[in-house]
Amino acid sequence: MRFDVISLFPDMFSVVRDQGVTGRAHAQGLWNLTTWNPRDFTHDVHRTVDDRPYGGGPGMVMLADPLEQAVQAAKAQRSEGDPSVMLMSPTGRRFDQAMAQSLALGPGAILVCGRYEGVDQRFIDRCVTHEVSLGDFVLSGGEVPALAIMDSVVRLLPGALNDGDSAKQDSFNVALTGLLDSPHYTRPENYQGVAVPTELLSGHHANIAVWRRQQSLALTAKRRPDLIAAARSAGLLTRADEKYLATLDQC
Ligand code: 9D3
Repeated sequence: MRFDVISLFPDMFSVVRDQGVTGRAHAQGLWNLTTWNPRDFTHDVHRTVDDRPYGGGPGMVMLADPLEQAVQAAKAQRSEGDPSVMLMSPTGRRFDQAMAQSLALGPGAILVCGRYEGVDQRFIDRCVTHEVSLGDFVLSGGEVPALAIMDSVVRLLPGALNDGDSAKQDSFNVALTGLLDSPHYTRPENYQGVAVPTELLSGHHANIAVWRRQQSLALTAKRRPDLIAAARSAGLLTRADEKYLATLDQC
């Protein structure tokens, strides 16, 4: 898998290349990352990458040409025919786990990070295949979303996670069960006067599984009732689940 990232701040991407799960996967050769700075594709003495918006208004707009040149350079280094070119954009489609899973099955993508108020629409029309957002909050550019996307995809690559890396095959998280995870505890058994729930100390694996499932259901019902409805529609809730949910306060 290969990611090409177009960004005015290429140094921001050392973390995903060098640290943690994604860093180890990179060292193992499971994926590769090349950054492309639009400034290197300018031809004027000031290396201009932005200009004022036609029609007026606040902020600056990224020039189409340096972005298109950078995308062309990335494409020229890639073996497959037409890679996805994903623009990180506050007006894009919200990125989710299903998109991460589908990216993890493919050859990677070219991720374009905007800065300033936005990018010239003609670059989007000519070069971009997908526009993705991380959610409804304002960032200062697309770099953090690009890092998040690569993190979410690379950890799904076969061999990227070892046993120490939590949620091992997603069997206990929202991706598969459609529910929020249950709480976790580790040593000591009593921390500042607060004990570990007795169910987890029982050694009775069936009871532990029931307790965790009920904790997941209760937390999801409280924080993300939308996920309960979705899990129900997807047929992910058992009769025991429904019975337990009926015992919870509906407020
Ligand atoms: C406050 C500026 N906004 C005016 C209505 C527009 C705006 C332009 C550029 C808001 C944010 C940005 C920079 N953000 C991104 O490039 C971005 C982003 C985000 O801000 N939130 C969530 N996902 C993404 S993906 C790219």
